[in-house]
Amino acid sequence: MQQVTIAELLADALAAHGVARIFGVPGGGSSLDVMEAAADRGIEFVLTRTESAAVMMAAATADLAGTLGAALTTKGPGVANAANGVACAALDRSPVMLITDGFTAQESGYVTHQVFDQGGMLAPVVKRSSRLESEDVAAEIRDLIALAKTPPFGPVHVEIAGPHGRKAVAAGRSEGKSGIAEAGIAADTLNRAGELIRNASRPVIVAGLEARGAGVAPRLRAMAEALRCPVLTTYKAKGVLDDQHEQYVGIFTSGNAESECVGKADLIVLVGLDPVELLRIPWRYECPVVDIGEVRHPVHYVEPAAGAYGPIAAALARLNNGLSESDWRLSEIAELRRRLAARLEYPECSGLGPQQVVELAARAASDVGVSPRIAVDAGAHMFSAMAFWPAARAQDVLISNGLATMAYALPAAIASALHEPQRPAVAFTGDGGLLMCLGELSVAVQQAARLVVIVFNDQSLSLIDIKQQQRGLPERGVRWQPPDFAATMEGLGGRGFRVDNAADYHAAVAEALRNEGPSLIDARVNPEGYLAQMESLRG
Ligand SMILES: Cc1ncc(C[n+]2csc(CCOP(=O)(O)OP(=O)(O)O)c2C)c(N)n1
Repeated sequence: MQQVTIAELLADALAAHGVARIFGVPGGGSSLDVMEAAADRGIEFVLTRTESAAVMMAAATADLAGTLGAALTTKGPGVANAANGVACAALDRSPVMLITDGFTAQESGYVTHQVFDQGGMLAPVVKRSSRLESEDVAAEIRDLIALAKTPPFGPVHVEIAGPHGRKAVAAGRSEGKSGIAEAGIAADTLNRAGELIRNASRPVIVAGLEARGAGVAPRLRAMAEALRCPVLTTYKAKGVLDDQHEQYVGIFTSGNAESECVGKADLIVLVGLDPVELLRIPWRYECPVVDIGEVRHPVHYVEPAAGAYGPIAAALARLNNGLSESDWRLSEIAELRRRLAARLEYPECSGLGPQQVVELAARAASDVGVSPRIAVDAGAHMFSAMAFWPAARAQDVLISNGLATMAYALPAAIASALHEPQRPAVAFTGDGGLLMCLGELSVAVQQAARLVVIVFNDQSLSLIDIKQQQRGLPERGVRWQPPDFAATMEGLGGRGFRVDNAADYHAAVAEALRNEGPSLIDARVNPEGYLAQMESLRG
């Protein structure tokens, strides 16, 4: 039997699963073996500035490419620093393999420097952790990858201690069939779901993150058009139905804003909605729910009247037979959409408002004739970005919603620019979120990424600031002196713009979008309307 090293075996498996790049910060042990083996197989290594950002880049790449994402770190601090990225991949349902260095059993007998139980630390946020020490390492790698790619998708962890990566093992076939069974959909539940949908007079479709999967969007549109009913999407599913479609009403978070539309439903059809996507408030609707999803989520807001679990595209293909138009009128749907958008409007304010920042960026993109993908960070600016940026296709918008972590937008936008180099990526980020991952700007420069970072610079953690205000507390610990982000970007080798009015901002975005390399626009925004906007949205 042919012999290969474990690092080579792993690199073979990554290549077989379409991994084009590994993101990370290497250590001096097995990292170097994995990087060499990967390079030999045409897999690029992208050096990031933090491990957390590396895993987020791997997660965004996995989402966009529909493959496995890969990240690599050293042991100890590298693993600890990766943890937030791994939590992001877990709760945002991205199939990622984190490859870390580790300690051999012999070392563990006398070393304490940098040592902790790495698998144990990551255990709550990975689907499995392995040291690749079994008899059949090829099968182990194959099963780990299959597990990451089994819905709900998520991260797995491989720890390769010291020289273990150079150990010779039997070549095996790491891309073979895994022991994980594929689920089929039970015919009786599908029939029951179909019956409920056909009998509903006012169904409403709510699409969630699993609806971004291959082949789902066209079938979802076909169902919506056959029923002529309103469609809402979660944040992560934005674009699954074109925002310009006459039946698209807006974003569903289980909050207040969309309840005017959903409250009129006599049946709610969830398509690929993962409960991790919703606000932490009880389900407010009493009508029956049909849940069509890849898997049944054990913790959910609502007990469905019928649940069809298995490949969604196949389920929709079956359910789409024999549908007819519901009682909804298109004019009614248009009115609900208009009213929902009005609830999200940012109040009139002096200077540059966040809604303007988003709308003018979209206009500049259209003026320049480009169609950027956006990545959105956590914070008050997110409301306007998600409400007012037009998305036409699934994955036109990248957002961490399950974890809702700050410092996601910039790494995700870099991943987008590397995945699709000709398509500009726009990162909408708060200044707080950017300050958490500022070093990644230099990755964008090094990679010559076609990227525009738009900073909603309000010198504050506004989302926390408004919650502090809401509770009548004095301002404490949420504001800072404004740094000069444009100068920082210039210092790192990119282009920087600093603007505080609509005309300059629009011109800066247009120029940045024409730029082949990375730019940053430091937009001084007025945060005064955030509290009113959040109250109207969430209720
Ligand atoms: C890593 C991380 N830390 C803290 C939080 C809690 N949090 C959510 S939004 C927010 C404020 C974000 O501030 P900024 O990035 O400036 O955006 P803004 O709210 O001002 O638009 C905080 C602290 C989080 N979601 N993620």
